[in-house]
Amino acid sequence: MAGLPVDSIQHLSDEHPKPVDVHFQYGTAGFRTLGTLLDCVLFRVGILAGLRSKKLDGKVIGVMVTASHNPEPDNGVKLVDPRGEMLESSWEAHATALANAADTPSFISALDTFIKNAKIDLSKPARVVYARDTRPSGGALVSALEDGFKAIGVDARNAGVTTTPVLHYLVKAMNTKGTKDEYGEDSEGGYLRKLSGAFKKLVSGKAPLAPLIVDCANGVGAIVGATLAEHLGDTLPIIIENGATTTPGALNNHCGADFVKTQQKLPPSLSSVLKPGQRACSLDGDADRLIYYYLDERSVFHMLDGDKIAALVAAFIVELVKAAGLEGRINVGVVQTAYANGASTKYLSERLPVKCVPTGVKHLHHAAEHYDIGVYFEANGHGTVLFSPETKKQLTSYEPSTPAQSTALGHLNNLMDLINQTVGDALSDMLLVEVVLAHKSYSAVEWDSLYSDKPNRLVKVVVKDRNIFKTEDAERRLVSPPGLQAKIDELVRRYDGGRSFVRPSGTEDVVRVYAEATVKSQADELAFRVAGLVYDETGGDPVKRPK
Ligand code: G16
Repeated sequence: MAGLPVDSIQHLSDEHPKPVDVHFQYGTAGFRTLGTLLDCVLFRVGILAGLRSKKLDGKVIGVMVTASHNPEPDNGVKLVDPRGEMLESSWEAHATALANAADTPSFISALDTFIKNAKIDLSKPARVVYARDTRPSGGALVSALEDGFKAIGVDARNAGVTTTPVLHYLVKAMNTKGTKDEYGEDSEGGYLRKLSGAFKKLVSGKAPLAPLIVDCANGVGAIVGATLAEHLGDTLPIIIENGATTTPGALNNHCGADFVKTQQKLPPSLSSVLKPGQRACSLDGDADRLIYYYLDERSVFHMLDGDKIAALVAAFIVELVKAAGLEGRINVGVVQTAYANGASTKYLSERLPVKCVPTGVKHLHHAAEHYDIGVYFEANGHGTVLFSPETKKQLTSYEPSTPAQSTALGHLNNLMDLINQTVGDALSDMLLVEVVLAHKSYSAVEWDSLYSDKPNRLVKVVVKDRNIFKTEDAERRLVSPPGLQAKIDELVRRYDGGRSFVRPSGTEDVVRVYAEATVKSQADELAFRVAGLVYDETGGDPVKRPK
């Protein structure tokens, strides 16, 4: 075990024992489960982050302690790779294996094997930046993480309590500092100055924006959002709602992007605040999801989700590319998942190349990297826009031939600063939406009228073992349990415009069932009947969402 500080690891590892009978899994967004179970995982992730950095020659690795949209008692942790993207997927299995070693000796032995197999040079430096959201369990979990850093000798920077996208940004900013690819000042303040500066340029000369209500899910978005609001001043008056970050039990409770998207209704706390015609949006617990909505003149709720954001933004970027005289030289494409509303896929694919990939930001991000400009959004409000390195070069060196081309080019360059290209950021995406609405002079109603959503329903089923559910075709079809997909197909055929799929969640201990149909009552019925099939198969428990 040459080079491995066994004594230090042994001593500290004994203080962070693994609970018996718990299996941890690095899932859609890292490890995620009850906060009370995660102490040993955080310690081990601290060591793993150090090893990842050593493997990458001392590049800065990010660690974010959050469970995002999950209920407040949950927590989680995920690693961020040097360019600010999600951990390379081959390391997810290593993370899972190390987290599940039963005790200190088996953990040290697993570490030793891993270091040898992955050919990690322990003499290399290790640098990590870490942050957490506002969850009450966060402080203690961060201490366990810091013990992991201590055990292996990591030069670690604490970014404090901030949003997931800020942490992703910091990783990239720290790794590019002083290089020709410098991404920005490596601080939360530097990031917010970058966003607000680009926003001010993009809306300059446009009609003043009406105040925007922002539901912060009682999470960290309220803290960072308030600072952003100061930077924006009158350019975008922001009214923060659900900013109770220290009230026990408030996080994501009857508010936030996941509540709005899954319940398809207004957070109850906004019912006396939101006026017909006014725009509002919801973030999730770590501010990387964004859902817009409004009430029409009859006070009927209308949701503008990730699909609608993708449609709005992609069309705007295509127009700018054309106006800049770059049509045919810069191609724009869109990436979605199976949850994308059928109407949005139809609308977008009539205009642009559209690709469907499995759930999870990493899948969307990688697929979007294949376009010159890749717009990716999950229906649940996660997403961003990526400009390829060649496109960046083209946009910064291109010589426009008319004033109109020059204006459009300026907008595209400012968009590159406005958009967080490491990962989707609800606050940056919110500014992006506001820019497009200002440029198009769209109200929420006009934006909504781009296409009409097909009625849909998402339900969860609690099952004994969600791992028996295996999918193919970007999660649109089940391959296991055998025979279940044929039963789903048979059921779907009976519904006009029917579509349904089943997949295991990677962040909650449930199976998700999605259904669409031409009529709302039929979409609901199809979802519950498919959930019934899942239940019959596994002896699970369909969790109906309250109306
Ligand atoms: C995470 C992922 C998203 C995914 C969501 C739900 O979001 O980052 O890509 O859509 O979980 O995943 P699943 O259906 O597998 O539970 P968040 O906002 O919770 O970090």
